[in-house]
Amino acid sequence: MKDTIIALATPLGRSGIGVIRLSGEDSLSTIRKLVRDKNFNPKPRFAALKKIYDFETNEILDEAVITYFQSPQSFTGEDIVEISGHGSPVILRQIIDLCLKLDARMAEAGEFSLRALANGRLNLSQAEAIRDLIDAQSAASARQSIRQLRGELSNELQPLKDDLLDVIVVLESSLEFVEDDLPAVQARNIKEKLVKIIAQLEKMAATFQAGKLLREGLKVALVGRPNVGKSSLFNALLGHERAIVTAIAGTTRDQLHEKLTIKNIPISLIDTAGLRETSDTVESIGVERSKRTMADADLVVVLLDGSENLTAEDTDLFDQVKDLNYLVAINKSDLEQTKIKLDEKIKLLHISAKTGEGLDKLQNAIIEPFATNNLENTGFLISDARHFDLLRRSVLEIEVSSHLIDEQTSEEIILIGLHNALRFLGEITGETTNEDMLTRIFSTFCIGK
Ligand SMILES: Nc1nc2c(ncn2[C@@H]2O[C@H](COP(=O)(O)OP(=O)(O)OP(=O)(O)O)[C@@H](O)[C@H]2O)c(=O)[nH]1
Ligand SMILES: [Mg+2]
Repeated sequence: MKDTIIALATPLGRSGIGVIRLSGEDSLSTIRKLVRDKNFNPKPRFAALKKIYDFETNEILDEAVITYFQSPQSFTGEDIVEISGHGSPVILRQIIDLCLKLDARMAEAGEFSLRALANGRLNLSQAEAIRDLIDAQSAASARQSIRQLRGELSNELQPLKDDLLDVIVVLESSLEFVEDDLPAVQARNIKEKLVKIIAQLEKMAATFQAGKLLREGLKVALVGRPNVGKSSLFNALLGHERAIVTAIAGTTRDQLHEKLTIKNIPISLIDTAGLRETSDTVESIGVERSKRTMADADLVVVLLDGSENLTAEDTDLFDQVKDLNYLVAINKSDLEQTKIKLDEKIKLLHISAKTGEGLDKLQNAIIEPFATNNLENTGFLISDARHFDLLRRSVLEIEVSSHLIDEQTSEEIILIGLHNALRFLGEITGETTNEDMLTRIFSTFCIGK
């Protein structure tokens, strides 16, 4: 990784400024050519205003602020030069092209972070935290990423890895010096330690449900027969007139997706086409889509019209959602109600999309089954499926080893599981992650980070 990489660090589009970032040995020599000043020696971490030239035509392309971060005191640990030019995609593209003609090459997704990892500036879970921070959909989720970036996950794991290593050392040495089996006292000791480690790892893994929710949020689909008020409810929850609402049954055909948050939980809300038998081609495609969306949602909100009696379409719908996670909202509570009777076990809410009555209760009901109490007070949450999987796999390995101790199996065999467990834990922070895996992980990063 000696070559110098370049990428746009800000989104491509018109903006006040756009930042191009170079990292690698040739960063300085590259910028010297662009500013046509062989002796340009920017003071690290100070801004320098410079003209950027096209070295082929000597034309001035832009005036930019250059910031130099000297190795090893930089994000990647290498020499970094940041060019903050005017945020014109045309200019920025020209500057990048010039650098590519010199010694730089285009960075791959996440390559800056990968270099930071390789140079010991970050561990893997911290690099992932940066990615997640950039992708965060809510303030709460961003806060969790910051905690991970500051090393909370690695700090929580370290003592457990140390304990596990202690056990491994004891077993390894008894392998060398003791001819007989492990003495009973020692076996009991080791076992106790392992049980403690398992409990702690399980406690961490148990936060995944909440962590995942905070990060990915919930997919919530509004379904019901035509005209019950799905689009009206959709708009009311969003707080603006996003969907078309009319008194004509079959108004919504294509589905609409919008994002909102309820108590810090990101929600992807979907308005669907009203479910009914129809000969209209467009509408029937919409109805098919509604059914698929329903199956795919974390929660289905079945909407009924409280001012009308239940219809065959409503009862059909109950049949379709019976194995799904759903709740029922009876809409139009502002109109005279027809007293709809449903199974007592079904969770029911009375709302009015028109007046807003009951909407706060509906919002609570949407997140209630998912909201592990006080999501955030629980402390640091595991939010990455990769971390969760590795925690679980190490627990399984330790459990097997601990079981083998009871059966007085030889130390060699017991050790296999413990070594595996330690390796899995190391993969979370990256010490034992192989190159293929790293490539896979960093490909989920954005370019320029
Ligand atoms: N009085 C009253 N009318 C409502 C309420 N919610 C919706 N409506 C009316 O019911 C009609 C249908 O509303 P929509 O939101 O378009 O219903 P929909 O379920 O999206 O219908 P489709 O898109 O055709 O499936 C409109 O005339 C709305 O103004 C409510 O809470 N109270
Ligand atoms: Mg609609």
